[in-house]
Amino acid sequence: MNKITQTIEQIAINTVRILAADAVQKANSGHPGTPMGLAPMGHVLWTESMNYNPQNPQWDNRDRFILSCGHACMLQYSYLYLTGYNITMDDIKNFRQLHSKTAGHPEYGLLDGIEITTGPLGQGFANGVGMGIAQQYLASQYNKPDFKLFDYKIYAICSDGDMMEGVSAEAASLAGHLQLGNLIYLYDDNQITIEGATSLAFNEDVVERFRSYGWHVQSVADGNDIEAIATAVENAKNETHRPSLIKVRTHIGFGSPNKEDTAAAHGSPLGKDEVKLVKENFGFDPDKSFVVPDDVLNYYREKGNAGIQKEDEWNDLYKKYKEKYADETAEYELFKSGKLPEGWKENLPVFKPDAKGIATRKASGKMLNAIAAKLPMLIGGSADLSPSTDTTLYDFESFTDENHGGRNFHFGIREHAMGAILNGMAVTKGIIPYGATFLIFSDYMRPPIRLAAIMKIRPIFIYTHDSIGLGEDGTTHQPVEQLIGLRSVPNVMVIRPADANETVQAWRVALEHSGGPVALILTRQELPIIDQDRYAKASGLEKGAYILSDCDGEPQLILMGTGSEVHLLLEAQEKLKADSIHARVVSFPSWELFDKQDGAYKQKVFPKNIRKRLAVEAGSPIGWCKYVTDEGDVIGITKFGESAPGPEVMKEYGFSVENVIARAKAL
Ligand SMILES: Cc1ncc(C[n+]2csc(CCOP(=O)(O)OP(=O)(O)O)c2C)c(N)n1
Repeated sequence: MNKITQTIEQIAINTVRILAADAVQKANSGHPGTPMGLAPMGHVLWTESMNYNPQNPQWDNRDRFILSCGHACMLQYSYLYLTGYNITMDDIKNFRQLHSKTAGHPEYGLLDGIEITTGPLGQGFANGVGMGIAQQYLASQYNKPDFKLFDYKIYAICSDGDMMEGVSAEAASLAGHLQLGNLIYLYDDNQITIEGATSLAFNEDVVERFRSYGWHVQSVADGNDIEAIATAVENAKNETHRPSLIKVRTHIGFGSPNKEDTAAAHGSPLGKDEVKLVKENFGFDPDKSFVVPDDVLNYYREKGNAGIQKEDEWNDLYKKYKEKYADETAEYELFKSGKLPEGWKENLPVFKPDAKGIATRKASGKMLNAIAAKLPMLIGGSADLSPSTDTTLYDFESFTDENHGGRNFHFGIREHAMGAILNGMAVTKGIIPYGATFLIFSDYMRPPIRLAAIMKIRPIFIYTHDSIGLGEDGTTHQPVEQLIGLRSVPNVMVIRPADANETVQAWRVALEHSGGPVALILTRQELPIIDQDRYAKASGLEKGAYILSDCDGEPQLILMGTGSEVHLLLEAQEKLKADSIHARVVSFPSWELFDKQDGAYKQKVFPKNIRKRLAVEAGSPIGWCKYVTDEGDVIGITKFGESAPGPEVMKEYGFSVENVIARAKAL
């Protein structure tokens, strides 16, 4: 191909292809072929379709871009560099190296312009649905007939792998149902995955599938036809009710004479000689690497700079909005900053001591409803379990296809997508999303939990029916290893409150938390409400572990526990006292919160010399050894549960006052 006869667009697109081949070759690792096939699509998005400003990547009304097939990240890195984001050619040359901004997959927070972390296929697809929901909710709250403050779109590029993963099916189904017309997804139909042709495992008609989900679907037969792609995106923009899918037939490794359309172009460098052939093919000097012709850079920078004016126009609009709608602006800016309105903590529910008590899931529902009016950005729902997880906001409507201002979400029985959607909502500044299911089904949402933790974003996961205490639903529904599983994920804060008042405090802490997701672990069964005058105040929960009830004089042993087991410890303490055994009771709702306390506080709660310690928790005992010392003991569960009335199962498994006393005495 003679470069002289190519248009600037073609040279620009080929520059991106060669950059991908060069960067992967230099790193000796990565995915060159997919960006080579996707370059025209990227070109259309970054030069024509999307509103963005490289000078202010956080512009509130920017279009969001998600590369759901994150392995193709050289595409995104190239366009961020070329259009003028804060990334240099040296960053591109450092692709996949230690501490570089250009990690192996686009990582949240490393580089301006990356909206979300992808990598596990399917996640970005579903995250976009959450971003689409958040945009619509913001619009419903703040747009006015004379001000379209938030009208941005969610663009995504997704691949065959994204389409195969179940989470995208869950999310697409919900997006179609909810009529999220702000989604514009481009499907990279290159028909190649790692093992070879997609026909090895994937023969479904994606177009028909998405039509049946209620999407607006178009096909572009030639992925190099930038006009056809641009027209399809324009049509998608004009379709404001249905989410849009544009299937684009591309060719992996386009321009590589020996690897195009083969799996060999997917996940390894093309090889030095082949990269030279690609360059020759496109009329570039085969002996030069990382070349961006000046006119290409100028061309893309100009396109990027056009965003400055777009943002300026929006800023003018915002200024006028602010003058006219001062209260709305103040509210939006407050939530956007991550703060909560003053006085939101006044009049939190207080529960009187009560031996029968209420389930912590119920207390959670009361707390949610008590604060909902003051926190309009707190929105969420459940995976078809609202009556069981107590997550309905009774004074508010549902988010439906016809009402994008509702606050109650019906995610359907789609836990995996719910998690990923919550992540997409959580990266939208101001929105505080929550989603609920049974603790056992947190297993169905592990990937988004992990990604929220990596991204240090704060969706709130509500997990009820938290132990064998749930009773008759039996073994399959009774969590055993889930608590330690969640605690083992870095940056996840797990809180298992002991009663209704601790539940209120757990919500308070969750709402004030940043830096990772929060998992609230709640019971199905009723728990006694602990007397805060007789024992310590529930606000001690914020320290993770606190002395709930001390003994006279130096304790001989420490009883510690979480959630539904704490009241057993208080009863055991009384009975031990009658036998002249001095036990301290520590309520220990959150390891993560406790681990953050200073040494003096830790020493106060767990003096080093008191080594007889008993931990009690209706879950796997793994991990408690850290707190009970080598002279302590743990009452936990090392097998699966059983179906029977909850109290019977609890007793059978050793969660009784008698057993706590026996094990304490043994110590
Ligand atoms: C959940 C998940 N499973 C497996 C992988 C490993 N993986 C990375 S790319 C890929 C093949 C993807 O093929 P496709 O989506 O068609 O991408 P393309 O070949 O077009 O680059 C796989 C299996 C992954 N990233 N995520």
